[in-house]
Amino acid sequence: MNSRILIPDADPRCVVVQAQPNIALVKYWGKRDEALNLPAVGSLSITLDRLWTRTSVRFLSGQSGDQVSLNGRSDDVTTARVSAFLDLLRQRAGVDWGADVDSHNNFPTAAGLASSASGFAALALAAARSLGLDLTPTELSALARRGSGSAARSIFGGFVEWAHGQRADGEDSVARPLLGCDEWPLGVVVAVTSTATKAIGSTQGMRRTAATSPYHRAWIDTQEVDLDAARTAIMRRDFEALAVVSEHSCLKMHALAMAATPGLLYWNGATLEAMQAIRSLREQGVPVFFTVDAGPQVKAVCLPEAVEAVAAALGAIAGVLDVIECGLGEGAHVLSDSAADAGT
Ligand code: 2P0
Repeated sequence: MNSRILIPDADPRCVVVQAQPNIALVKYWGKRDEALNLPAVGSLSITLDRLWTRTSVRFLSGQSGDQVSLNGRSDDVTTARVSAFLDLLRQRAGVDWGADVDSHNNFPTAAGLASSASGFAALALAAARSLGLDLTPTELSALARRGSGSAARSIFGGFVEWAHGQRADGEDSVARPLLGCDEWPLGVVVAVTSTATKAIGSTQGMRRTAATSPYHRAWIDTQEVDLDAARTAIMRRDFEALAVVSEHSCLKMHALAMAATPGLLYWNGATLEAMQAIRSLREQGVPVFFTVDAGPQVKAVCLPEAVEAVAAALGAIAGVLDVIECGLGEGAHVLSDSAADAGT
């Protein structure tokens, strides 16, 4: 990969980036290569607005080791994961500098709201910039994928597809934008049913599923049909067709995971109630469908005119703690760059 090295004379260069979580409509579940984070299947998502990760990165030439703070706290597990990711960038830039990383989410972390997607997308762009690495969005997508698979998609806004890819080195397993966030504005209402950190993370859940679920092969064999259907529905702005394939992909992913040993059950009672409520709204003619990831939150995707009714219906469910109304948003972007601000 050709990366222009633009390390500024004056370090430290501090870069602040914002990235937003994405919600998969055709799900990613399973890896074909765990070291490179290559997916067993392609996937398709929408990037949200309103929810964000903001991350500042500053490499210091005299510093050994990284200082990592997430939501104002430091812990060894997070620091080790971030440092391993930063090693990829240090290697590329040919430096051994340590970094100060400060990251904040304005939504619950590690609770099925895709904080690792926005987190590693923000970190990839901020770290690359602060080292003066001039990477294309496609290169950033491949890089973000190494931190967390779904982060490959949060580099882009709107409707995004992340390719399974064919190459062993994974360089073609990158995301690409299908439609911008303004080209088919949709609403997303998130019903938060728990803010607890999930007991079994996605990586571990995927590993267990691939090893023990009898449906793993069928999952892989049927993904391309779902991706085709979703892509076509998006290009035609066909909400009903997108609803059908998205709910199918969600339920198929959870059925696959539930059939692992021991079974993975990411839902609670309110999750199921919210899903039923969304189905019954659709039967009454409200343009809305559900999707649920590796956690108990329910995401209701709807046409913008339905947001208010959907939020009211979900908010009325006893186990729903909070309702967050979003639209579709942009990909990862720089909020400030001390080098640019200084005119270098
Ligand atoms: C998705 N999920 O497509 C699927 C659906 C959760 C359920 O991508 O192991 O945090 O870091 O690559 O990206 C969550 O998985 O997992 C996820 P890793 P990641 O959105």
